Amino acid sequence: MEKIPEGFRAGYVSIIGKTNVGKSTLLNQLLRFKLSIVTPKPQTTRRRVIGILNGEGYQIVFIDTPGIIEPKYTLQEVMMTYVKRAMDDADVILYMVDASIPQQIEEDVRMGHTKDKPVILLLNKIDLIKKELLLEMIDRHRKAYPFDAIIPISALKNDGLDRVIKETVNLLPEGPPYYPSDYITPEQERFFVAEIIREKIFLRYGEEIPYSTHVEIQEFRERERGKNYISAVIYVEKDSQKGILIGKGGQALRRIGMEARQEIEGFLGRPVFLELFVKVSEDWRKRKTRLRELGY
Ligand SMILES: Nc1nc2c(ncn2[C@@H]2O[C@H](COP(=O)(O)OP(=O)(O)OP(=O)(O)O)[C@@H](O)[C@H]2O)c(=O)[nH]1
Ligand SMILES: [Mg+2]
Repeated sequence: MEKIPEGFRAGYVSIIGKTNVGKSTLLNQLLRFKLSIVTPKPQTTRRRVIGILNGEGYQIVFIDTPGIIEPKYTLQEVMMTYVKRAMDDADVILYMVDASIPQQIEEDVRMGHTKDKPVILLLNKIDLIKKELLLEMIDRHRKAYPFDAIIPISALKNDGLDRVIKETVNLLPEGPPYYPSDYITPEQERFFVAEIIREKIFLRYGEEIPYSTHVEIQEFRERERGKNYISAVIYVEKDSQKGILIGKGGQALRRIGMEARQEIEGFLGRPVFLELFVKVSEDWRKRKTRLRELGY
């Protein structure tokens, strides 16, 4: 056992906010490692993603969450239960808003008012706004609610994040760490491999395709000689989507496979052979039992 120094702080810190505000970008920057997938499209994150930051005298277990939305189908309802659970589990909440969309901000910030635990308000994407607007914005929110801190940041440009860590650690309870100090996440490699494939689909296709896909790792074989072998099934909801995903002569799918493989190799730090299959699972997003089978 490692010896725990006097006054060590450890706790769960959930990153909460509407969709697309930059929650996953923040997690990755804080960890200095790309753990959670990021795309310009809303509803990229579908589950809780845990990332651990170990520092001098503290351990922060961050939970990245799906963006808060008004659910329209069963998958989104399940996603919102993940958000709720992450809020329940948190010692500290980082409530993030997109400061570059002022017309939405008032109502959004109000959702971050939670009476029973410490909340830090993060005004993200300040690289997109004028500095003069910021002071007034901070002042207004300070008067409206007793946040434990209000921190303007740019997750993308790594601006203000030292202060986020400092203020967060100050609010953590004292106690031993939850994980060994060399851990970055308790989640399995195959989860991240599936996520990377999903990210490439989100980046490459428009309209409904990204939202209609679920990626499942079928085989993940580490071979003694040669590359790891990974095969994955991409589920879509309709035959027509299958056609689009595969593309003419399989070209579109091959491109996804290539982009995903490159990133997977970087993530795992070893060469892989990646094989992708596309299958139809009728209306999987709307069917409770099917969702459960798929692990939601
Ligand atoms: N200009 C700017 N863009 C940002 C910043 N932070 C995030 N973004 C961009 O905002 C988009 C969404 O980022 P994500 O990190 O995926 O946002 P999210 O809140 O995790 O989104 P969901 O998982 O879909 O709820 C991406 O295109 C990011 O590059 C920032 O500080 N400045
Ligand atoms: Mg996200």
